[in-house]
Amino acid sequence: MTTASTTTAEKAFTEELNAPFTITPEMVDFFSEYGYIKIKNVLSSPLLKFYGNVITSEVKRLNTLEKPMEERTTYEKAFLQIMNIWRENDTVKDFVFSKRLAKIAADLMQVNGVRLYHDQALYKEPSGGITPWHADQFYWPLDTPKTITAWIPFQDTPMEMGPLAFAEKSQSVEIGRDIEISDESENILQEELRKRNFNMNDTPFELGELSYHAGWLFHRAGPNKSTKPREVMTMIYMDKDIRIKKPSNSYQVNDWNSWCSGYPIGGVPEGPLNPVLYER
Ligand SMILES: O=C(O)CCC(=O)C(=O)O
Repeated sequence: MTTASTTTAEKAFTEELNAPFTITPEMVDFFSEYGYIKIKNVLSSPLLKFYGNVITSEVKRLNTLEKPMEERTTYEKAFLQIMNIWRENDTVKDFVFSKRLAKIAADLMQVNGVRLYHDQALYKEPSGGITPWHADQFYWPLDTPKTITAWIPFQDTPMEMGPLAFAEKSQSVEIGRDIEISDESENILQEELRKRNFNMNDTPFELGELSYHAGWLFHRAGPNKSTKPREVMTMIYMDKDIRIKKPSNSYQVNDWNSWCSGYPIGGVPEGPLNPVLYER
């Protein structure tokens, strides 16, 4: 591609990233009841290829986890995890600041606007292990359940690559709310969710298909048995009016300092790391 045509293509991608996408009342109801939703054709293949390449380069540049797979913990085997790439690269910032993706988050949560909590690339390498059952909000010092993660694969993600899987309607159940992601969370939650007959949605993603899941929904992913990395970008959004609560575990203390800039307890996390990405 010449520079001129790259520029034209990039302009079209920026327009696509910021154009509205229709979320129907049925989709809102589904998200509210099931705690997640998978939506096809949210972003075009050329756009995903373009930003996927940029984000992959950043993951390679920023990654520090070089240990061989057999020496890693379960968590380290699950993925390379690189956070807040938007602060490193302006092209990635355009992607993370997508109004289309942020408005979907606001529509699904039925709030007036959303802030960024943080972004994170989750690259499950070939021979990478499972992502154990867990709920994200265990880690976040935030005072309401109005949080949501967009999970965006940069390739078709068949079962052998470890697509994200969801325990449907598990966002409010009073089990395992104090367990960190680990072999223990995998075993205990697997058993509890089975005993209580939660249905699991564990299905492939096609390119352009995204999921959004609630902060308290239990989810996991299988191992990557393929020969290619499972390349995924995620953005975590929170209600723009959410408040910081007193941290109730050491992870929340860490997150409070790292991702909410240590803003006051009881106040809105409105520091430079938490911009409003969409407001009605
Ligand atoms: O991508 C994965 O394997 C796990 C993703 C996840 O847990 C999340 O986005 O909250």
